[in-house]
Amino acid sequence: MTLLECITGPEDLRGLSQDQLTRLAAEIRDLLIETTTRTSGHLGPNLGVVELTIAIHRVFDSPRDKIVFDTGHQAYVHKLLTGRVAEFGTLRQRGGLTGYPSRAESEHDLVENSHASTSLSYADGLAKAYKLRGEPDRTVVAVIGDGALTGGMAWEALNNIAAAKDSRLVMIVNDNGWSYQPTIGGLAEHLSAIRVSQRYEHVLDYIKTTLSRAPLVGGPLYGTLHGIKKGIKDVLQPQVMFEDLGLKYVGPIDGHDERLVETALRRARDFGGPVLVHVITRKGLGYPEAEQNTVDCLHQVPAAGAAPGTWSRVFGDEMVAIGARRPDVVAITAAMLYPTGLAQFAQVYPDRAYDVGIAEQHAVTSAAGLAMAGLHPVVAIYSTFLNRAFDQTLMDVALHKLPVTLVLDRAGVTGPDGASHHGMWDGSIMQLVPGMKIAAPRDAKRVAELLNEAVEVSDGPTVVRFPKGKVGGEVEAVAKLGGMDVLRVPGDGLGADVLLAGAGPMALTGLEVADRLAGHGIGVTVVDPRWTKPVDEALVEAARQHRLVVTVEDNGRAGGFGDAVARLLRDHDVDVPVKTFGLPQEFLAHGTRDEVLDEAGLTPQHLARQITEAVALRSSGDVRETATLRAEGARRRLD
Ligand SMILES: Cc1ncc(C[n+]2csc(CCOP(=O)(O)OP(=O)(O)O)c2C)c(N)n1
Repeated sequence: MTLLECITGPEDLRGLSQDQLTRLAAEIRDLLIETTTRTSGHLGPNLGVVELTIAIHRVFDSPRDKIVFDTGHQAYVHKLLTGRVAEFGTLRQRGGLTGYPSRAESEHDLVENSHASTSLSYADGLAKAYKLRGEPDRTVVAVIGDGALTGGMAWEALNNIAAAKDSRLVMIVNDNGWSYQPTIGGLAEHLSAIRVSQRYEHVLDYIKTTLSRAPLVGGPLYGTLHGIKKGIKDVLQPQVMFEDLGLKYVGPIDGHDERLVETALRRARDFGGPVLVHVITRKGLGYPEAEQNTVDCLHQVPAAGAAPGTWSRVFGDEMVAIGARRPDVVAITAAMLYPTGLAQFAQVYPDRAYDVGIAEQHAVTSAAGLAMAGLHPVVAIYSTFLNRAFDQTLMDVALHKLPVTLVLDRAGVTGPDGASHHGMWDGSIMQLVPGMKIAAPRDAKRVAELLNEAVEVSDGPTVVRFPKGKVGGEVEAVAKLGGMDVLRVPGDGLGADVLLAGAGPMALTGLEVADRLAGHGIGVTVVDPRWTKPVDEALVEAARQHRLVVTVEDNGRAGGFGDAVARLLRDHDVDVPVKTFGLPQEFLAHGTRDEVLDEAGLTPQHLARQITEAVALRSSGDVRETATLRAEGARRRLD
């Protein structure tokens, strides 16, 4: 039995010797590597916080003390130290452990949102609440990376925390110099990984030698650390800013020296007010493939980069082509240069690409500024993170009718990252924005086509949304209906029973549905709307020629494309019934994309069954209608 297997909770850590802790750290690293390379997951970030998390659980008394992990992707070590070693092999699998903290899994887990930069606000509230409730012995701990610290929310929280002088709050800044890519600087510096790592090596050496001469124990509480900090202030900038905010600052501490981290955390805990502990770690430590990976230190395995054949890659390639023709087109990413497929554009046009950090709100309003000055910005963002920037899209961009294109990757079901990562909201919230146009390409050719159409729009914002993963086969239109593509008309001998409008790749699902329904004698016209907002008015007449209208979208059902179609038909007094298929308006659990779509009933098989039932109901309704008419006729004759 390994040492790790004996750890059933944080209390088991307390009696371990320094040697045992070193052994434990090695066992944790082995398990992290073995598991995530098999299941997928966040490897680099977790390898970097092994000693830090051990120290946290030895110093603080979770769950009485509250530990909030910012973003939560670095909480695997925490999972292992809080009784989940046996289940760890099920990480990110349907029904298995989630990839982020999960309150259903453990009383030690608190925040499961996975959207970055929120931990300090949660911690501020928790600490204030414990004070108000008269529980002053509880400490709240927030663990936040230097990447997450680039988000505006974190600074709003710091501003408040600095003023809450008696909040028992320990903020641990886990500074590894990396977000997905190096945190500091913009896109032009993305090649500076080597320089950055050298810088940290330099700091670590400096701390080691200095601390061996000036041990943490004894002396004024913060004096020693303060001195060290001042000594290297030209190497590391953040502490200057923290100090200016009036926050107590401890550090920088070598985050891989467990004993040093513990000492700093104990002092911070006992201070009785908000303290910021600055810990320097190395992302991917203990796994050369991660440590030496110059793209993202294996932030995630498999890498989240835009692999050949993915939607992100097709988008990225087209951006390079557009960039050549259109010098006014610029690109913005919020710390996701590689995953969104923008890396190539940044390489070819380094002056026209901006990495703004984990700052989606700033990204969108900065895009508004770029557009006001005559450029056409393309903001590439994961669909789920656009939620952050709704007001910016509405008021800063749309109200001013500015030509900004938002390219939403990972729209719809994403899979193993679970509830907080499914991009199932944008198709609804963007429907609310006046003047917004939303494109949903069905295949690679349409990504290029619609992206080009989007950047041609000069009088307002546009969205291009597509899902995660590989693009499917290409399907050409057989006809046009207004601006929409007709992909299939009812086969010989079949009536115009169903008009099926499938948004994005759901148009291809619609073709499979049509095949199945044809087998039941039901004729289906399949259209790809291409633009899901505004809904093409040609749908009105087309609907009148069918007995049932069906919409299918990979987005929450409430307020999405389907509802927009239903509203259009109502407004035109079309009395053909409309069935809208989409994701249930719930927080959907993790699983593969196919598993989640299957559970949501968005597979050809489920859809065909439900549509067949609806058509059958409609037919029996026709029979009832006919019977009622006959009865009425008979009554009239009698009169
Ligand atoms: C609002 C938001 N935008 C983007 C992301 C995607 N994301 C996940 S982790 C990460 C980098 C985090 O860097 P850091 O906080 O320094 O932690 P590290 O991985 O380096 O330990 C990013 C950009 C996110 N989770 N939330």
